[in-house]
Amino acid sequence: MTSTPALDLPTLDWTDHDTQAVTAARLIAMDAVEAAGHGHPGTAVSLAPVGHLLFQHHLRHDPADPDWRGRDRFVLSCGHTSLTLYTQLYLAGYPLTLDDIKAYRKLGSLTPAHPERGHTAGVETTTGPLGQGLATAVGIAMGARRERGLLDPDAPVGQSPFDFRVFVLCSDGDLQEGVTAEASAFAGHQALGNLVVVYDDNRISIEGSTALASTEDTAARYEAYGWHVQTVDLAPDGDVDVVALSAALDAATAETGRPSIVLLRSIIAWPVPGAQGTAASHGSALGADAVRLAKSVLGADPDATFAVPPEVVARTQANARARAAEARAGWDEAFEAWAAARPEEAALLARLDAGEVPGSFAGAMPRFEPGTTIATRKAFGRGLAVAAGLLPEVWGGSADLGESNGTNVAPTSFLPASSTLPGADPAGSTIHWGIREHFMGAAMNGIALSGRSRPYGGTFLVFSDYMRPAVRLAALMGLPTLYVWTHDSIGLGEDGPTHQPVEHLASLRAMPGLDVLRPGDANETAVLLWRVLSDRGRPVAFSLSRQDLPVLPEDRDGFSTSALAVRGGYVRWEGGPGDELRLVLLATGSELHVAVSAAKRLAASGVRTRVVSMPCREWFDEQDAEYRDLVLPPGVRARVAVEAASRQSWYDLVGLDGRVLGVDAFGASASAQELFEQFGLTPDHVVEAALEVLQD
Ligand SMILES: Cc1ncc(C[n+]2csc(CCOP(=O)(O)OP(=O)(O)O)c2C)c(N)n1
Ligand SMILES: [Mg+2]
Repeated sequence: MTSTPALDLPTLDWTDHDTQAVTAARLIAMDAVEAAGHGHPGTAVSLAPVGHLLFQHHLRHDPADPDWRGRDRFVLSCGHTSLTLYTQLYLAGYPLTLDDIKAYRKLGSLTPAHPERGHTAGVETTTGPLGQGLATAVGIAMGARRERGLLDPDAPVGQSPFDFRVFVLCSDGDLQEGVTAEASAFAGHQALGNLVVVYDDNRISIEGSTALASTEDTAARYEAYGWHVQTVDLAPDGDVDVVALSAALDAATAETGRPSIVLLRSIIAWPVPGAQGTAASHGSALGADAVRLAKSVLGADPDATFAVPPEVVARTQANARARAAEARAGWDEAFEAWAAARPEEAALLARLDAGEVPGSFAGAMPRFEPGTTIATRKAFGRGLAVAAGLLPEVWGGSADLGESNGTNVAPTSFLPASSTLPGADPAGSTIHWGIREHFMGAAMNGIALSGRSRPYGGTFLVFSDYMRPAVRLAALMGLPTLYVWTHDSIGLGEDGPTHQPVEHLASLRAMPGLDVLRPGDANETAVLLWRVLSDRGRPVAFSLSRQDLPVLPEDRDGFSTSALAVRGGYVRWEGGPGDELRLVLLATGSELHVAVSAAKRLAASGVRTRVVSMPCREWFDEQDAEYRDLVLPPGVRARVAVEAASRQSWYDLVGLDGRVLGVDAFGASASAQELFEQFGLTPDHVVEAALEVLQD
């Protein structure tokens, strides 16, 4: 194991004031859980010294400006111990009061059970699903390296105003979750020296001792990942050893060539009599008797609640303010010097801060020749290549399927300075994630959180399941992540049922805050991609065909223009005798062409028929009622929807009189054509269904 290097590191200046502040944090945490009647007291009590050490001695941050660009990021991966963070935010003087903490876990409070980004100032990322925080933090560290490489490439490591450190506090559960194995392997591979993880090695989880479920040598595991590993033992009294931890944090920060982890021994709920060292203290209120005893042990009045001495709070807030002022003075100067020396990069940053795209972007959208054929994944790749060339904030890669996903669009690869591979660049544009979809999803969130990036990540749609926990967090946080999910139906052919997504579209559409885009042809694909990138919005998922699809005519022969795709749903084709519309066919993606073929036959047989392309249900639902009724006239109840996926997405739009043609099984290993026939997704079958609906 790496021992602390012999560097000239500061020694911790720890006084009685620090001890009093730690005690205050412990009291607040215990009382908050008692007041709520539920919550997670154990770890918040035992880790109070760690929170204090970070927020009062190590982190560079400014409570008066929680989003200060130069701040270090702190990620509480074990989100259940949110009180570890809330108490420090309060004691440091963030806009969070003791009353807010008294409302812990209550409706509308700033102190929900688990920290929520965008809800409470000072919370860098939403955590709670174990493992996600650490994996997200790796993404934050990646984003930091990329953006400083774009904006300030020549500054020595640690000398740029865009350099910051990412501190993580994580627990046993975090390290048991597989996503952190992927994340940690990748962080080691990428030599992310700006990442410092403190692992609370308290050897307790909900069911009891971690010996029930783990025997691995965590230090050896992280050594093997290529990390800088240190251990910190308990202090003689059983508390966290803050002096040793502080030294370890300094050594970790000094190590800029690799990520660092500190295995910190602690005793959960120390020093609460009866509760310390127990699994019960993890997630249940300690109880009035235990809290009274604990208060006595800590030298506080056992009968007083939330009795935080005002002078203690005044001191911690003043200390945080003073540290912020000092950090900011140097940083502001460095930032101004940078802006003066690098006007081009400063203009780029100003554009990114404004959330704008350059004026040249709109005109650069690729157009595809009607009458030709091209898979939407390939059209997407062509568009992405153009977009990434114009917008350096758009970067990402694939979980080893770059060619298939169309995401290999940039000449440089995101790799550490030590890499000798062709195209290696510490600020490279293409991320080779390896076959690590879980981590890719989480790290994309981190990249989006770290600055102004618009990360993309590709895999087959069926494996979106491997990314889902992170996608859900992206949706919860409203992050501008871009999922490139190709091979989006049985249309992928012979790879068979393990690779053919069926329920995925419906389940993704069920997720609030996620826009699912399934374009029907190449031009629709480009229109949607341009719309997404022109707007700094929420997460979007592209569902793209493996198979070639015709490029439909634009603005002629009954076809409208694909520019209308920005409405989410629009009339793509209409034909047939008279002007009384009798039938509406709804379709997305590859089935748009099945619907168009069927519609033409129905029109020829005398039924005025409309094909509505609905590449994004969410965007269509956001249109006003007038527009929606224009596209789907309420009086036309003969409707058939066709999509090569679970039928669930369409019943509300086709109504009780309509029909949905979809896929109700797992597909099979066969050609796309055979499968479309087997599942009845053919023009013949659509015509048949339409005639039935018209008759009813
Ligand atoms: C993905 C996920 N699975 C399960 C849980 C429920 N859960 C919350 S904390 C926890 C384990 C607690 O052990 P540890 O991580 O060591 O935290 P400690 O009790 O030591 O603070 C579990 C299973 C969760 N939050 N996330
Ligand atoms: Mg634990």
